[in-house]
Amino acid sequence: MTERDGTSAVQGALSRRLFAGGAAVAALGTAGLAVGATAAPAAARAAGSVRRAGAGGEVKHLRLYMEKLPDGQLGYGLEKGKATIPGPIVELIEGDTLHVEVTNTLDVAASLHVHGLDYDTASDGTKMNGSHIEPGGTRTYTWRTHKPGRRKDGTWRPGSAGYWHYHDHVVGTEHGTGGIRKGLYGPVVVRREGDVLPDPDRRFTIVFNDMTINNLPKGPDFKATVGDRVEIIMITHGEYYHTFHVHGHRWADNRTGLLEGPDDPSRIIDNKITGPADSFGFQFLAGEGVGAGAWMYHCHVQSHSDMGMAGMLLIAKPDGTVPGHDGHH
Ligand SMILES: [Cu+2]
Repeated sequence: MTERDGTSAVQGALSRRLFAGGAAVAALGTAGLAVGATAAPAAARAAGSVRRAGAGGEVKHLRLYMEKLPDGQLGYGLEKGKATIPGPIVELIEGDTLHVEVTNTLDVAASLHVHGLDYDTASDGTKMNGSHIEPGGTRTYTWRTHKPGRRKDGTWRPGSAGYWHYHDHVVGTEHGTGGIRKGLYGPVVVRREGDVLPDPDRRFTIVFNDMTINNLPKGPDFKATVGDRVEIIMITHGEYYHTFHVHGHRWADNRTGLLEGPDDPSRIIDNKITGPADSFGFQFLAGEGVGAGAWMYHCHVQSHSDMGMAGMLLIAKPDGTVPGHDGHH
């Protein structure tokens, strides 16, 4: 099940370095904690070669800092002074355990709370059970994941795989309403062994938070090249319901966004309703069947898109140009 392309040795070495210490982890920048973190660009890979997730079962470590950004918003970052909104992507494989050492540099109590994974109350990240972090403090949260399997009673237990997310649960109110509003959130991807991996640096996180995208007044643009395997991780927060739409591309409405085969009954969609704390994700080949260009993504609640909830997937030709794009974005 662990099909790898020709770069597997490089990936293995990089993975070992990544998990050896904080400095190496930080080198990933906003990419976060990645599975199979490096490979040749899409154009250089042999046709049909797909990178896949390995076996899982590792114990991994990550350091996160909660910080105030220069504009007063709040973010999680892998290094001091490097917080981003959304926070870094955390990527695991079923069976992995992750210890996240979180430092709270804010002047108020804050926390890290995750959806979808297994954790004890000590790693819940709420004030109600004392698993928050006081100003200046550090706390290690432990997230576990498991593979699917049959329970002793014969029923089927799902695995942890899916597109999930983390957020503060303390700032502002006991539900973290103020922290989430100001940007304390980020994506978590748990893969199954053998899951298809996106191309490096082609994992894009899009968060509808109140009437913003990623706490920006207008949706950010994301860049790829025709044929790249792009992964979108879509999360919603705040007060409103939205619909997420992408132009020119579709996905399967299931765990991975990909069909398993010709008889997979998953619906194919290009628009999905999403409410607070929902998350989903999918992959597509950039420009497949439609070509390069400036392809919109946006909330399809009309007044929301009119108010700025729209951005671009800028899909370039191999020469780097984006047909029909004025370059003013
Ligand atoms: Cu909307």
